[in-house]
Amino acid sequence: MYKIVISFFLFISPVLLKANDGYKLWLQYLPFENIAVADYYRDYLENITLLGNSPTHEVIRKELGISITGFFEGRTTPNISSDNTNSGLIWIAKAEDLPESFRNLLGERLNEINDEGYLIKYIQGKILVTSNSDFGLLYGTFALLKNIQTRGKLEGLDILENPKIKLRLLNHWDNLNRTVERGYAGFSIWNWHRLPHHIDQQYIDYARANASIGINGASVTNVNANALVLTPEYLEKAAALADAFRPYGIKIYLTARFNAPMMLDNLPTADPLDPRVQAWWKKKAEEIYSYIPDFGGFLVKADSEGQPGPHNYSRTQADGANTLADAVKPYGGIVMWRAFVYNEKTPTDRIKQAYDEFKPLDGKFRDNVIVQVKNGPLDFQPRELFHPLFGAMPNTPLMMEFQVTKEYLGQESHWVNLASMWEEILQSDTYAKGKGSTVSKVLDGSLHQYNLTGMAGVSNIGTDRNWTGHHTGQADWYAFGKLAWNPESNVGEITEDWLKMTFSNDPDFVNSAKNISLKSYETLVNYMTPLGLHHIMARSHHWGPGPWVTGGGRDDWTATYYHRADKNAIGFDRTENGSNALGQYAPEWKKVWGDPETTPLEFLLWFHRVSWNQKLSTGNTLWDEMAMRYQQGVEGARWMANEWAKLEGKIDQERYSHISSFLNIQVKEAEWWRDSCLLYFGQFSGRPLPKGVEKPKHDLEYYLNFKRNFVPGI
Ligand code: BDP
Repeated sequence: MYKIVISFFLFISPVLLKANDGYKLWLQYLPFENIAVADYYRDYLENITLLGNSPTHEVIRKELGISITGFFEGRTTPNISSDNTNSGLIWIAKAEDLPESFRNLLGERLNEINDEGYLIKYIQGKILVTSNSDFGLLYGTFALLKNIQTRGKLEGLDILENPKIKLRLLNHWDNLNRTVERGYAGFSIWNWHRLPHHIDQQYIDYARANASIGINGASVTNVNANALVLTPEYLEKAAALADAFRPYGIKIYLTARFNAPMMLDNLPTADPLDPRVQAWWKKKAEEIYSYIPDFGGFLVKADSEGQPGPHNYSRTQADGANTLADAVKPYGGIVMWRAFVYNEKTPTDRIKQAYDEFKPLDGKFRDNVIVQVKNGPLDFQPRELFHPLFGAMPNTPLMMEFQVTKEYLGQESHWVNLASMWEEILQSDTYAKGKGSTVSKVLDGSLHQYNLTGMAGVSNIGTDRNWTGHHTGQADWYAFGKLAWNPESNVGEITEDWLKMTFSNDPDFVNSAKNISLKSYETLVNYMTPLGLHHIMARSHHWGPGPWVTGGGRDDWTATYYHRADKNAIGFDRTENGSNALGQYAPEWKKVWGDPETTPLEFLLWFHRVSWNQKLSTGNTLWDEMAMRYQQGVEGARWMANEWAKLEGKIDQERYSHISSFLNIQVKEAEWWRDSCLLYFGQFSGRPLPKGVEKPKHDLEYYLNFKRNFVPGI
């Protein structure tokens, strides 16, 4: 048997031979690359003791089985003992189940583990994985497996991890008919028609993947909500999902349509202060909890983009949120109330409206409400400043909403490492309590002592075999979970771990792919929206450039509203002389961003109108700088494709080719962005393209008339 293994390893790495469609995500449990590595882990993995009995323990046992089968390619039978006198080398048990001798060895450290946390400690030749809860134990097991997947040493392991954020949720914008709003990886994975009777294996694999990165909640329906999901027909189905997810520590949340009392039961009003409406929500909550005893609560989009809300009754967002919060309170439920509230009839700059509306309500929400705020004040643009509400609501818990699906960032076919963008936001200083008051500290509750903390990611998952369309979209899902667990996590490490677990531990591959990944974000910003440009995507589907988008029903959905280009200048004056959106930030920032000279070029046109021939800190005029950045973006995309091409043969051909093919799309679309934006803005600047910037392939007419039918995700 040994011989067979050796000869197999010596000839060719089996990983390269096998087709790989990416379904297994980062839980590939790739075979050990050589006999020495296999031998190193063998003794441990062949001697595991798992103590305790619960559905989550069953999940742990299964995961160990799957991973060991993968690591040894089925050549080792997983032998997991539940005997506490066993001489296992890996012990996995809650602290209360550990033999006393181990507990004594761990001593004080045990007290440092919180509810969902875990400790992995190498002690006297054994590895102990312990926790206070079943879910902590599951997270600890995944952490140990990650260590092995990334080929970490076992001796000396000493990892104590507690999640810094309590609510770590995916938000699915999935409709009951299985289309996905802003979804680019096929249809919704929730097959409502087959539920509750059929629990698809994909739901289980979804739960495994989420648990492996610490995600503990899923809001399964679109924020543009359909009230039907609150009817018995759908509650029964949602309950089946909740049952499937429970052992993995994942709670179900539903989106609540604000006027559901009217839609479902013909109430004459949905006024949150009307006693009939309040009674309706209470009864509805009671009903929901009868189906799903650990139902997480509601996610609500109100008074935004046509969704009904408290405005319809001249009530505040707090009035609305509190009515729903009171209904779920007796059962331990919460309400995530979105701050994405704006209206085309409100005359102020769109990016100011959420702050204007919510800031005065600070402290007016029930203690089981958390306000969910998008990372920036506009709408998931390639680059935005952090939302000014962060730091401005000391008495109301705020949670982050990131968009994992790339509505405005090339959708499924562009490789852009979203974690780089998220890190930029998380590390931004709000100055709410002086220097160092980062967004990350707002979110983890340490800045304002929030009782609830949370982070939500708008999911990029669909029925595509690889879940996310682009294989690298999996990295964004993975990184989201990691940053929700700990917003201070290092993005380079996250990227590296993901690459190793997903593709290969070959250092040449990992280093090059990591380099591509970490440069991808800036590259995309350059070829789409350099210098603080924003919202210049095509109308409605947001795929591709559309700086010419103007007119129509809503000014705040056009590009011209945001870039305001004319013969003299371009940009949105948001200083005191303009919309004064700047006024919503701390004085420290007002100083920096109030003056075009000190505003970083990344945000120049976000805050200022700048004349085309203005000299910038780079020594170039604004026009030349813009053109050069678009060119740099294109060159960056080409560089990514070339670097990737060098990796052929280092991973399986199937995924290599898929990514290659998408990189070709990315390069073409980067050129499309550059050419069309420069032709369009060039009409205003009236200046020639600077040296080094390639001539557009077509004329402006061509781009203006370029249309595609049935772009996905609307
Ligand atoms: C925008 C999307 C829209 C969403 C909305 C939201 O274009 O489809 O419904 O955000 O977050 O980005 O509610």
